[in-house]
Amino acid sequence: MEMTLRWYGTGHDTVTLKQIRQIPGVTGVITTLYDTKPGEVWKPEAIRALKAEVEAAGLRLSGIESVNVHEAIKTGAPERDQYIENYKQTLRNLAKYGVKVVCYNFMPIFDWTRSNLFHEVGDGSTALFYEKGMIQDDYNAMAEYILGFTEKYNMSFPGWEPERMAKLDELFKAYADVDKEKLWANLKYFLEAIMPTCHECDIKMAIHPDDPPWSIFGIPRIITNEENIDRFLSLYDDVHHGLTLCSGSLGCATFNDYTAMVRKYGAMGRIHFAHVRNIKILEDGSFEESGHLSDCGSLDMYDITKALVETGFDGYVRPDHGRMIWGETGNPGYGLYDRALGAAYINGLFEACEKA
Ligand code: DNO
Repeated sequence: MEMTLRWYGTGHDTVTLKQIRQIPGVTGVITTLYDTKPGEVWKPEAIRALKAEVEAAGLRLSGIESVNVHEAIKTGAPERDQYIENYKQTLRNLAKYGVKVVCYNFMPIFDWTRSNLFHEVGDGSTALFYEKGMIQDDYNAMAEYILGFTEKYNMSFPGWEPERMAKLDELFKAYADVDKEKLWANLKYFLEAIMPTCHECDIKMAIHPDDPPWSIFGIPRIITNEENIDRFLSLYDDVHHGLTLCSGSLGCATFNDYTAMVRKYGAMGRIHFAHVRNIKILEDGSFEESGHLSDCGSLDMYDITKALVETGFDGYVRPDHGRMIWGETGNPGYGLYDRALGAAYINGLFEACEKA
């Protein structure tokens, strides 16, 4: 496996490549071209420059998170074919620069969703928090609440950027007749179109599970549990069709046995990328993004690592979100300190499991 850190790119990240280079055991970054919009073709010069910048810092450009899928592909709108062609061209361009793994998701409208980015955990640090009761039906009330954060902290909440919020009614209208089965059909259509290119360019697509793994605001979510991931994998028979297994997403639902999923999909050779983080599930189904250690949350991080090692996992790993500790300010979930602690801890677990 290779331990990596997610990096948003110069101008978008408070963490520098130089700092990442100094975390023991972290040899690569997972990054993106933050300024490209879903549906655009990634320009070869921009990819080349990104790779050169990362390599000049002594790191590898390990993988891409994410090449986002345009909403027209998810809703099955007539213009989807053009966006799919663009997606294929982006994959070809990335392959030219040695990219082997691309993370993406198929969540309608919103990516990951939380109700508080600065939840105080009691030790002076803050963590991301999901309060189940808040994220129910009224997306406009949620948007207003999130805008409060945007104004207070002068930052946009990923997936809830003001431009997106301004178009929420329109986006919801586009999904009016997209139920779960339609979303499955649109996902299949997308995969059948891109997989020959992935095979040709040797790029492994790694879908990120829906976070949280249940439907929110009445819009469907399908990459949520074992039955659905089985169905997802059966849509196309190729090793390039695989998973980003994320303990922080699938693991926040008590209906998922996360370690069993790691064993199953690891044995199938379909986990190309692992997001590793603990999560503390509260009684009402709300959850807090705790520190990475097993003791801090509801998941057994040793069991998860052991399952990865025993099934011969050889993809990329990254510590997932971290808390904000030691007075650091930055993108919530994506500071340096707690993620560096996470990387060191996870590396320790891997070493112990590999030597056992
Ligand atoms: C959250 C991330 C997700 C992930 C996308 C992948 O922090 O794990 O935003 O990058 O869902 O497309």
